[in-house]
Amino acid sequence: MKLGIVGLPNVGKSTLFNAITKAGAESANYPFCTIEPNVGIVAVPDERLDKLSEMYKPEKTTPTSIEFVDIAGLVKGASKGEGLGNKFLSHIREVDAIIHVVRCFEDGNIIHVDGSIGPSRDIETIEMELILADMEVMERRVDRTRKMLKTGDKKYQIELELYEKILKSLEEGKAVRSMEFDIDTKKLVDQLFLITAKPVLYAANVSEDGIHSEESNALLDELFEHAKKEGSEVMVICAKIEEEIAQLELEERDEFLKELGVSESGLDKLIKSSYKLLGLISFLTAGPQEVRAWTIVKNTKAPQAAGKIHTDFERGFIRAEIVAYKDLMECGSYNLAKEKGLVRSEGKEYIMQDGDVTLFRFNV
Ligand SMILES: Nc1nc2c(ncn2[C@@H]2O[C@H](COP(=O)(O)OP(=O)(O)O)[C@@H](O)[C@H]2O)c(=O)[nH]1
Ligand SMILES: [Mg+2]
Repeated sequence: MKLGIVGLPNVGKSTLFNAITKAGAESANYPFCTIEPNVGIVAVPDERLDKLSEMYKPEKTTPTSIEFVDIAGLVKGASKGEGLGNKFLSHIREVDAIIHVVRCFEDGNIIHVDGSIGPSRDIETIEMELILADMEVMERRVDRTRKMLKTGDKKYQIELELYEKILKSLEEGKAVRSMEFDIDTKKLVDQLFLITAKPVLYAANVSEDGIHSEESNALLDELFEHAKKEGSEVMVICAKIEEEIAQLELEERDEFLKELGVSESGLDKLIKSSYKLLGLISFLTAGPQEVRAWTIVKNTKAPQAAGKIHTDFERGFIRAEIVAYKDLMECGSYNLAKEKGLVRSEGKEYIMQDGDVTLFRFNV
């Protein structure tokens, strides 16, 4: 899974990105790397992995991961090639979802590109650039499809109608994610890689005294209202504090969080929200060699989940032996769970559930 961090300049994108990647680098046996200065991979925190590792004492524990990209260069006029415009746009086409950082902190020392702080206006500035970028793509599509239609193939008629509908909606200033499509049409739309079709999560970057300050509150109200109209989610975060938290050792971190009166860091919350936004769940595999979490989309069937591990697992899928994480923990061991009849044998049509501890049987 790949998430792109966007927002106007000086809203705290890089601060948040640095906090994310530093936090990743801190957690000992979790793999972490920065591929490029603006791309980082972080482990998805999952306490089930830690508990399973206590049970299995494996040689290694491998969490599932998320890739974050700090996408700079989005300003008014970006779609026309101003700033880092085009490079920015190619980066953002590749992500699965967008984290849109919105400035909700007051700080006279930090310049706002438009001279004042205005969450709704800021969102619209960014959204408009993204809409313009998608319009360009769709204009080219419409042109090309019109030409293809002259070959006489009927399928182009259906495509052309769809593309024109999307273009019209964009011209009205609407993001593609606000449009509704049936399942087959959705597949066509997915192939267009439109930026405004991607789900978005607003990250409200509040000041250090955060939601306790009245100024932030007014800005937050504005943001929440805007998001509600769109049907988007908001999470509140203080990038500055997250950066501080990320620099602490694990034990200090827990203490600091306790002092702040919260149970988890904003980053953990961010990762969980992203999971929810994308409709993702994890299944687990456990053995003496490795305990590991795997990311799948909700409603994935067992063979396709097996394919995440290896294509052979999917091709030669026979069945999956599954015990729910909760059942396994209550029993205390796999054998006890088996004795109690809690290890199920599931076939090709089984829909994977979050926390399924799974052993795939396959034959190739
Ligand atoms: N006071 C305050 N400053 C912040 C906060 N988040 C970021 N900043 C500062 O705002 C400036 C711009 O942040 P940066 O992350 O570089 O913004 P970007 O342009 O969106 O990547 C930096 O000086 C940050 O230290 C915050 O929550 N509170
Ligand atoms: Mg930056």
